[in-house]
Amino acid sequence: MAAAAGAFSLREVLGAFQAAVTERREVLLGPYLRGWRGLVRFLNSLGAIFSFISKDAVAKIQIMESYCGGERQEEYRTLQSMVAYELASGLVDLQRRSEHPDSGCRTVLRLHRALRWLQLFLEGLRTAQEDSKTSTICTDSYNASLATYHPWVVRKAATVAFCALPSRNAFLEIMNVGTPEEAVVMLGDALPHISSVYGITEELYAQHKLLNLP
Ligand code: 1PW
Repeated sequence: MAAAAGAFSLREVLGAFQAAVTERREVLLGPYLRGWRGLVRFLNSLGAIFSFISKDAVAKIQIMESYCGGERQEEYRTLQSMVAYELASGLVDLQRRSEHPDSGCRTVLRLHRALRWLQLFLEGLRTAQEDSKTSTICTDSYNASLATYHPWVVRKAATVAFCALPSRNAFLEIMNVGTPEEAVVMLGDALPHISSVYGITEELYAQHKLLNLP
């Protein structure tokens, strides 16, 4: 069954990440942030317990949207132009957060690390047995990615929240893509696009030594 017109579907969210990559392998910030906005809606639909997770993502999306709609919006069209502009203009704190605590580069880096988690989690969900526990898939993917960057208290709160996740089949249905089987097929189609956004960003940040921005 297809999702009703106008209803939230994870398919569109993942489609935004597909639209974010250009032929020249640039990442367009508009679709990238649109994808994130959709993910946040999805997280919120999982219940209030996830709002502390989505709150930080929302704050970071807002910072980026203000750059993308601001005076220098041309510079913030792609990730590549943003990195070039901010570095050339000395707008990035490289050692410690001081004069430019909310640079686009450090803000996107946080979203980028979270995207890795999402990628591992959805891949885990896609390939897991039907009776697997979503909370275990989520905890494992978190521990293998984002958790490294979080202090103990955040890791603890996140792990507690994961216990509230619904079963694998219920989760696949919340995605609103159709039956669990159809959702698995959609994930198989969509995940390479998330990987591609992730890979291009990782390469760009590595090239400019930005992977550890404070
Ligand atoms: C079901 C899987 C969904 C994955 C969605 C990803 C949402 C990620 C948000 C995690 C936020 C956890 C709490 C916030 C921690 C911040 O301190 C941290 N932010 C992130 C995104 O890791 C670091 O940001 P900061 O403090 O350096 O500004």
